[in-house]
Amino acid sequence: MKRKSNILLIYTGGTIGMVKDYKTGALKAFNFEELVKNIPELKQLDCNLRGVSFEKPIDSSNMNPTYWALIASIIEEHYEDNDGFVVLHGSDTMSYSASALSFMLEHLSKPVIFTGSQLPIGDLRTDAKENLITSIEIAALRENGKPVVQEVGLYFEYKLYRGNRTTKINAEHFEAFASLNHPPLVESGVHLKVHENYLLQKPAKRKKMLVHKKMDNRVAVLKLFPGLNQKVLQSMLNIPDLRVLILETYGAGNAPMDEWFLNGLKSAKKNGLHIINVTQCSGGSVFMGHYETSEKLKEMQLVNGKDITTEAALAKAMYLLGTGISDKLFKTIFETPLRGEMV
Ligand code: ASN
Repeated sequence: MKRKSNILLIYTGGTIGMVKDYKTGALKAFNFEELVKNIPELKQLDCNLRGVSFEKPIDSSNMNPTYWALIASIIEEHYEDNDGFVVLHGSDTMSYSASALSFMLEHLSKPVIFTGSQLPIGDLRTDAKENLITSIEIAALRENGKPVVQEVGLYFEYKLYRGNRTTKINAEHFEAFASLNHPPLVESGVHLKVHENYLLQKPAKRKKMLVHKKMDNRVAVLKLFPGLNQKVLQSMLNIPDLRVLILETYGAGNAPMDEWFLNGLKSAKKNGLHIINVTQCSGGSVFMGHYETSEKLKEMQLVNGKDITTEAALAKAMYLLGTGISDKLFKTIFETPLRGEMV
């Protein structure tokens, strides 16, 4: 007889488990037992469900690397006893967390599915039930005794995406996430359609999972905009201790050609700052040298973010710095896909 999958629900907070404070009208988190009570359907699922909750569930705008380490520790502690993990998380920073965990959990060979909702579970029109139930079903999928998904995914509104490829694109629609540079891994319709080719390649031999809990946040993001002035640039480049600057450039990695701008970057780089060129577009890739406006950046040898999202670039930078990587290796390793986060 087929063994039932053991699935661990990790409840961190988010709209999915919120109720309205009747005094202020604002949404606030409630506890895990209440959440499960609101979905009696969970009992019908063909798997053994267990839950662990943050002591105090949070709105995901309060998410930070300490909480990421906590999620990683919970997964580490329960890794051998479970076939899959579903992380209930607010949608606001879900793409950042899914990206971070993808790097923190090296050699992951079980599904870790992030999900949440736009409307609380108690709301009549809630999207929480479908998101949660299908996430659990995907986490429980096994073929020849092995989990079908062996990476960090993000499930929302009928689609499972690779977590570190996603971006929150809508604060209102149920379809809140997009993954423009990598197609969905699983689609939910009458059947669950798994797109095997888009999943991360499974290694021939299972390696022991390594959990990296140190994320070094000496990083910053600078989004270019017409009118960016020299004082703003300089104040960012002069932040004491800053190790990585993610430069959100235009289109295919383009930037203004003003001398003060290019010289500023050049001298910061000389002083040891890693500058990563990431496009501010949600889809497509950096291609330095394609336009005159990126030739100098190429010459300067900025780190090429290729088609990575800003969320994944931040997570990857914090992870690499956390491993204590040498300055010499940083660019080469950053430009290498580690968890399917870039081409
Ligand atoms: N503010 C909420 C959060 O990210 C939004 C949501 O979950 N839809 O926790």
